[in-house]
Amino acid sequence: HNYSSEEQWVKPEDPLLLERLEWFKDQKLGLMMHWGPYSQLGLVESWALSDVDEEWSRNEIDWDIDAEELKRQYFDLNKTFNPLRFQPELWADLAAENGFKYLNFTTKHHDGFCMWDTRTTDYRITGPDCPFHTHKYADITKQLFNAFRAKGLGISAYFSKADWHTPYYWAPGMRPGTTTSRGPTYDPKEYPWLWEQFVQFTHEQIMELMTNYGRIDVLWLDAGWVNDYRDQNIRLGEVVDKARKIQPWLLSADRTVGGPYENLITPEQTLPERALHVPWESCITMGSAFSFRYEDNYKSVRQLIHLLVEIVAKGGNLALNVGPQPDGRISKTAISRIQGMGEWLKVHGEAIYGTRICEPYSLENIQFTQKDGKIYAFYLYKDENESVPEEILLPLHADFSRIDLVGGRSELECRRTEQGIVVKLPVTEAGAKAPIAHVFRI
Ligand code: FUL
Repeated sequence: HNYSSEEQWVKPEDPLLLERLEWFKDQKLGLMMHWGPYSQLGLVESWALSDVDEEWSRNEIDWDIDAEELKRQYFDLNKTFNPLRFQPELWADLAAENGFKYLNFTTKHHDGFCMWDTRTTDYRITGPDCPFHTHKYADITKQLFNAFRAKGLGISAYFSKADWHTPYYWAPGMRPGTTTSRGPTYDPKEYPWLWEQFVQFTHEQIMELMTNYGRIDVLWLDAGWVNDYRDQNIRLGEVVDKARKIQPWLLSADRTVGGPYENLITPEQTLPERALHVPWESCITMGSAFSFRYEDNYKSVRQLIHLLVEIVAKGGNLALNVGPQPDGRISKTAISRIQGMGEWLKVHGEAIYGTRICEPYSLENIQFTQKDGKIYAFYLYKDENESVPEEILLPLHADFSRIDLVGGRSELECRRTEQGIVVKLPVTEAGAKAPIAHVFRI
């Protein structure tokens, strides 16, 4: 996936938004969650619906049915989505206790299923067909937003502009899901009234979320391909302006669209090759997809922390994605990864949160961040069997008064050389495993 370039970013004029962008830059780590009826399938979010992408999105489906039937069955998944073990507070506790600073939750993915109590469609979590609609936590979006907010976390609302369920996406006479295109199946110029209904429907849904779901920090608009669909504009700017009348602090991430409504840039499953001086956030999965997969492989705590360090050194945030299970629990493996990150962050968080780019952000094998007159240098160990050197060269020529290990007990011995500052590590026990990183405070 591509993301907008630094050049496409437009600096907001509103001082409040500028302030909110600094807030955003301070957060560094968010928990992204893709959750919906598709979680039962254990594939790739709602992509099984897309004919164009079937090669990868349906390759594990061995249903002896044609594509039409598959889509019918897919759209029936709401009838069995019943996450009885959902406990919003447990999720919020887990995130808050382990160093996550905001939630980014999928209120609606491309399949059009709404995870909030919308008036616009019955295809929703509180709709009559969904067994969960009578549950006390039925309005999942509300439950999550409230629980995370109560823990002091920020709220980012993922919303897909593409909606493969609404009739406004389909040319008259076409049934939802019968297309080979990702965008609406008709030319808006041919059916302007239909397009207009789609635009109104989208605006109304977003306004519901911006009006009835408390304070939102980021409106995270996905499916940029719908934006300038065949020269018709979905006029998202209009909604954002309207939403800001209620929530003047609202940042918007109109992904890949560029311009004034893409306040932050959102690389996906990747990170920029160099430091970016505009606000940005990489969304990266802990497992292999954004939604839950049975028996998935997860990145290790070490890999996740290294990813975070590289992202932060380059000036970005990590929206680490975990796909909750269809029963409403987070998998044990994901929980243990989150807790492992939390353990590391409890000790080393000062070198991460609230920092800014320290150019050059990396020299040789060391990455840097800075905050309050201090430089933090990260020396990363690829695995626990890597040998820990007695001394480490920090290729820096800065003036400094002392150097400590973050989480260490006493000032480190160091000397200046032509190559930089050589610090002596405290003696470790023989046979000790290499840590995730040595982090120096300079
Ligand atoms: C993409 C979507 O198509 C993926 O399914 C996922 O939601 C990712 C975060 O954004 O554009």
